[in-house]
Amino acid sequence: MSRIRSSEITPKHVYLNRRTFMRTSAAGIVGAAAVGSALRWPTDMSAQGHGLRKLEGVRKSSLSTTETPNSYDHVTGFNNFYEFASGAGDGPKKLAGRFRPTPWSIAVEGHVARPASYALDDFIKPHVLEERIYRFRCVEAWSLVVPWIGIPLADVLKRVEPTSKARFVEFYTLHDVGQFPQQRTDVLEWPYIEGLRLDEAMHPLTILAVGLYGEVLPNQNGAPIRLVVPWKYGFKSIKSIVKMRFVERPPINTWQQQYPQAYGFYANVNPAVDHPNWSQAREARLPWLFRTTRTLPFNGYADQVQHLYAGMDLRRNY
Ligand SMILES: Nc1nc2c(c(=O)[nH]1)N[C@H]1C(S)=C(S)[C@@H](COP(=O)(O)O)O[C@H]1N2
Ligand SMILES: [Mo]
Repeated sequence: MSRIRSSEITPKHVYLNRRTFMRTSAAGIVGAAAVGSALRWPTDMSAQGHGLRKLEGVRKSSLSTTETPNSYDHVTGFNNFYEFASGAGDGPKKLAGRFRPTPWSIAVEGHVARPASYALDDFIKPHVLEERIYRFRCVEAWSLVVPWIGIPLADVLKRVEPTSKARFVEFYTLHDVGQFPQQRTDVLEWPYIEGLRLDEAMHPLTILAVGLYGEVLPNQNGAPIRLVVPWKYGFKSIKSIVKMRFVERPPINTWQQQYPQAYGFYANVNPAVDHPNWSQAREARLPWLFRTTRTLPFNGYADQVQHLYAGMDLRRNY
């Protein structure tokens, strides 16, 4: 029943969000042009350092891109996080200040040899933290380069040991209306859910991020722990995770449930497949607002990941 309601409401809802985003972008362009500066998303000059807890013992990774990361302001001032605000921009940064990412625990459930609930520190401690500088591409056509800090999801899976029945892993965001104001509304169905096929979850590029720019994650970027899958659109990278569940069948992820014509299970970055409402062929690399950068298949990670999809029709499996 809720599904019927969603599919009726959602295309309009998404369309309106897109209009909000376009209007915001246009306002940014006009505003910037008016003061004669470049066509850029404005930088918040009030940000004094970062001030969050530093992460120690972080190892560099050969899997990082050599591209220059975006500024801290852009990574943390232009976000999508519907639990705080609809649509992309500085809403999450403005509204996430009172969120408390500690104490935190993560439940591991389903077809797994070692189901358990872990305090976050115990969950992270057995693993070496790595810096992974990745390209990040949102379905809404902006992109950036982020110096994440995290642990390979494969290392976690090896520790908790999914059984032979596990084919997919589901992730759940915290559901707490006291902490997430928009969970009192029905802009999305809560909690936010995402999923990966087990071989995608085991891929060395897939990480659980706990920090960026040398410090723990700011709330608006998904504190205290979020998924990062660099060859997929941003919506796969679920934030503020409280549960991982190993299952036999592909989960219906939140955006697929909202608007299945636009958002599938795989969500691989694919410049050849248009979103129903816009082309995916180009992207705007923040802070620039024009879509002048050509989008690459699998977000530029094709050499590393395309074998996962051999024989699959990626126009149908979007
Ligand atoms: N729980 C939750 N996770 C989420 C979202 C969300 O609304 N809620 N938005 C997704 C989308 S659409 C994008 S583009 C990325 C944005 O990540 P960033 O804000 O760190 O750039 O988060 C993803 N993860
Ligand atoms: Mo997104």
